Amino acid sequence: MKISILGVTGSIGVNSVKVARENGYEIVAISANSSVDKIYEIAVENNVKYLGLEDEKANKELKARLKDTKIKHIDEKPSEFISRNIESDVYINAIVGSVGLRSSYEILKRGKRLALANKESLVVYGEELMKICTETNAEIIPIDSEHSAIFQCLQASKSEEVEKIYLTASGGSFRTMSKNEISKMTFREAIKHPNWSMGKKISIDSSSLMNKGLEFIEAKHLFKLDDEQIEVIVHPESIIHSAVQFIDGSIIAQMGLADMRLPIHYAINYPNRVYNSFQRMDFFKIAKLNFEKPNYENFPCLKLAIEASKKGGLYPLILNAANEAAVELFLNEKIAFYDISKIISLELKKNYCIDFENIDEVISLDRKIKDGILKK
Ligand code: MN3
Repeated sequence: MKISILGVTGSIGVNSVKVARENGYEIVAISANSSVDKIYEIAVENNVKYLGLEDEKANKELKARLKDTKIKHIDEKPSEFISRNIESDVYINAIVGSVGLRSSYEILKRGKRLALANKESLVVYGEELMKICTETNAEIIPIDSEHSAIFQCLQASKSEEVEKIYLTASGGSFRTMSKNEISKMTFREAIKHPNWSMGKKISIDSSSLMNKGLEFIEAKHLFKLDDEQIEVIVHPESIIHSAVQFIDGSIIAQMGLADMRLPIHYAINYPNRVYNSFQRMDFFKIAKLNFEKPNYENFPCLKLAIEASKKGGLYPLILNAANEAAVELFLNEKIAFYDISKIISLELKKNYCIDFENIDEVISLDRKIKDGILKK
């Protein structure tokens, strides 16, 4: 089995390397944004054939570093290049943010298996990507743990037998705080996630519940559901990764320890279940599972996302672009926590008009919205 990994130096990327190794699979090509040392190390340790970095300056540095090796360097836009030209059985897209869309698009156009961690691809361009899958026989196997859970639960039924899905959320770092307390939180507190160890951007999204909002839209496209068929449940232990309720009232849930290697392992090996040596769950250590309704008052981002999903069209794209820009400002300590939802809310009220069919226009609108917010 040959695997290519985009965004290899991030949390999902590094876990994907571990899973490939555990399975004895070959890592053919890798890309990342700017971490020269990290990508070089992964390439050498795993006998990778092709690699490159998105950042031009870092990529030149990497090229010089590879001079005396047999590793082939990709000069320009490596993620796109790999997606379009390199032969693999599975492509893992673990790029952070909507910049990962082009790669998802190219992989699916070729009729390949996309193991998708880049939820923004589906948020921004979900309907079109699903259409491409039908046209080319490509498949998207989700790596997002909730979607992997739903995907696994759905193996037990036909799609018309699904009544609704329960999308579980840990509740993030601020779950038990008051609105006043949350308003004073900085990115340092926001990135301390109780259950999962993740990158900065997704940790902020987790604490604002925007992550669940994006996952709501991701699930809608991936499983071809109506908005009314998706319910978000806060489940602080992150043991049930999501559940499906069928038309006879029966519910099937997928459980496991909070370990991202599990959904990655499943996405690569699907439709087979393959042995791994990961730690097993102990029911008696967990003992208790709790469930709460989401607090839309304290976490307005979730509400904004569900509203954008219901409106459809360009709204999810605008929501996501505004969120990415606002989170960047928050990480740079330029704005306060609740300014994130304020910025998104303002952006959603603007009137953007483009032809939604065309991916180039979608990508340029996404860029334009982000630049508009970042330049202020
Ligand atoms: Mn998730």
